[in-house]
Amino acid sequence: MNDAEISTALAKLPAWTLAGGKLHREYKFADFIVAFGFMSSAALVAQAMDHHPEWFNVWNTVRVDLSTHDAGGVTALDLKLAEAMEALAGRLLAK
Ligand code: H2B
Repeated sequence: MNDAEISTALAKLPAWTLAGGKLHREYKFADFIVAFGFMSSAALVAQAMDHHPEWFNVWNTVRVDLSTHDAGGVTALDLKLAEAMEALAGRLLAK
């Protein structure tokens, strides 16, 4: 996907940005347990998709970068994983 196509797609994902050629979002949860619970749930989704995030966790913060390594950029798979992460995080952030 080119930058214009990605920008259009990101209209549905307002908390995500395009940074360094990857879809980027930082989540802040209540504490480490909630953050790690999110990562555990997202890991199952990612594995089922055979599409895996680059991510970094410290305590309540999870920073996520999504790109398709095989394609050397952002593809529809990254958008699909970002949408799935939003659905999972939405429940946890609401509490
Ligand atoms: N995840 C991501 N983000 N990009 C890929 O290109 C990718 C992946 N490729 N997960 C998959 C695994 C591939 O390496 C395996 C062999 O299916």
